[in-house]
Amino acid sequence: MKRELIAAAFGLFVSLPLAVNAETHQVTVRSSFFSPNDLVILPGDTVVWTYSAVQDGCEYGCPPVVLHNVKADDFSFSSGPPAEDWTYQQTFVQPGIVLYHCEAHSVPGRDINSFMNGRITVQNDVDSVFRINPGLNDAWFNQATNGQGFLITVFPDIGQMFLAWFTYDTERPPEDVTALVGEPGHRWLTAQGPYAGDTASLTLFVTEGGVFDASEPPASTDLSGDGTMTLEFSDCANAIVTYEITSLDVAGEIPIQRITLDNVPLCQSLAEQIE
Ligand SMILES: [Cu+2]
Repeated sequence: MKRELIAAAFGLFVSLPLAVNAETHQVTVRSSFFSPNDLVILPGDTVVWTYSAVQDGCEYGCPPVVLHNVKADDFSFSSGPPAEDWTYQQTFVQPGIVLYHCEAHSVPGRDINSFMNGRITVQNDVDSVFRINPGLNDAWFNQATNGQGFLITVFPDIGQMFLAWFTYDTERPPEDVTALVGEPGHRWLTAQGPYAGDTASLTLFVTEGGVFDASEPPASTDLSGDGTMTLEFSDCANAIVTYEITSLDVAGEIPIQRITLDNVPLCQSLAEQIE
């Protein structure tokens, strides 16, 4: 059922639909980072942080107990003083970006990928009628750029999407460049990141290595990424990809469709279950 229909069905209680299909997102507090550290949620969703010093550090014998907490960078919420076992939850209703940190190991405003800091993006789309779900897992493309495409995988338990973009360089390699397999100008890019509602916000990675059936040279990926990709789905068969590749200073927008429609019914039934 669509959100707006639920809101209509509730008549006068239109202030309540936020809770109708609110989701709960889990963040595990580790030493010394938040996992995941970058969530995208919808207004009304709740985030639960959990820390257990014993569970966190005892794989190789228990080290001295490490204390952590979670505190909003603007001090609007806090789990209390750093401690060794706790759960804290907070519901977010205002669209915007909420930054938080652990007081024992960081300070407000630091890079979430380098310090014990985290980010929650509360999207401004309560009226979204489509929810990303694993029924989208498939090969996608744009008919006008046939031969280039996207393989999409949704991981609902961790709220993440993974995407592989197989494409070609804009210039063909010189004639004397030979390839054992296929076309020497072939390129792979990958992207991964959180999703909420109809939108996934991914970090783009340029992966190197992965030579045909060989262990050398080893694959390498710069984990800080090389840009961003956003996928906005209008339904189970259509999406818009926008990308920005930082090192090349290029950006663009690609409307994509599924290559085959076999999984559309599955996607539709999953989207309805979430709503
Ligand atoms: Cu900490």
